[in-house]
Amino acid sequence: MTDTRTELGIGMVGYAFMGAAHSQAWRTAPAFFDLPLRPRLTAVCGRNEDAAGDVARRFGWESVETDWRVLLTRDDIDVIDICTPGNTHAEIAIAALEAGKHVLCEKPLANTVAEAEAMAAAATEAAKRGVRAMVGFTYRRTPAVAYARQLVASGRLGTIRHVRGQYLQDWLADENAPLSWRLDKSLAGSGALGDIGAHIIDMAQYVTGSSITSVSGLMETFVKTRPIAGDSATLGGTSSADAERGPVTVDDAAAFTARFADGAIGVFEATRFATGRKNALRLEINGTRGSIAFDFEDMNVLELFDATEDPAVAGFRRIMVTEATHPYIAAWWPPGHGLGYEHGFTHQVVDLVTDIAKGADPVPSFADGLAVQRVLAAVEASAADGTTHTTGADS
Ligand code: 4PW
Repeated sequence: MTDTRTELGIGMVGYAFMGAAHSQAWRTAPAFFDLPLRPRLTAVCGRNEDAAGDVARRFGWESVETDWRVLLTRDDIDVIDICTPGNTHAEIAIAALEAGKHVLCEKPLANTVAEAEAMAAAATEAAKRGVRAMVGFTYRRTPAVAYARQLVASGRLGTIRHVRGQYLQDWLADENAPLSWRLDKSLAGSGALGDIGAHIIDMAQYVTGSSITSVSGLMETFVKTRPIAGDSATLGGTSSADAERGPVTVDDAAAFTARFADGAIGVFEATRFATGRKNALRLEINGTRGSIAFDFEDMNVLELFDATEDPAVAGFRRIMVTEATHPYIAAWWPPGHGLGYEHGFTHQVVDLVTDIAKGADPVPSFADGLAVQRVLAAVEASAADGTTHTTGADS
């Protein structure tokens, strides 16, 4: 039977920071991109009905649910968008896929490899029924990052020797920043490693086109207890030094070295204690014919060093990745006007809706998310026993 739909009903679970980023993306994407199906903000779901209702009013969600299972029974919902902590991802995503709903799941895919394996298996089975799944590593949809992948894939850098990835934040440098779900292992799975380290792992594998095969790492929790009460609505927040304190059960920082399947070596760091660094997601790749360098805090620029140039004039040059020929840019503004953090989420919606409409499997897939999960688990294992651990990847 020909699919005559012109809309995609979206049911979003969760409504905080990621809920806001996803909401703006569902609303903005059809205004700037010619989408084959128009996303419809059908329902936002949250346990707190009042808070979810406020988000519904702010962003134009048509209805509010307080039980995500109800979304799976609604015929007016085609996509389940999971914007909740990692401990809920597997249950919701697998049930949604089995119910015939497409799934967009925030990163990291899960809190354990076992959960990620079950999700990837469910996505593979669902794809046979034309049901699609994507994991939300949005930074790969920053135009400069997508362009970096094009440069590497074209051979512009030659053979890759070094991959240097950092994700530096400082929202926990204050020992009195209060506890939040991101500091609770039972909810978040891990701390800086899984929350922001997952991004740099995915980005490194995406841009290089090569997988991490082994790691040696360490992790640290600098501040063992934090105030239980306090304003932690956003990252960090504030509280009193006199407030009752509870345990931090995740890492504050992680650092690891890595080997890639193509022979390159990597050095990675993820921390919430890099005082002065707010969202410094950085990637530098050194190849035999040149290098690229990216820093999300200067996200419209990609630095390129062309080693084939006359050494007398060679140097890292700043490319403004804002030309219509650069990924995603043609839909937005004239050269030099730039994009922001939220645009990666909009590009994510564009690519997901396009793939659903044409019956293609979106990337990053749940298999890509599982690959990241295996690197995370290998780093945790290495930090625990001090030895090198393989990831199971071989290409
Ligand atoms: O993935 C998110 C990042 O884009 C993280 O969950 C928090 O927000 C911390 O950094 C940013």
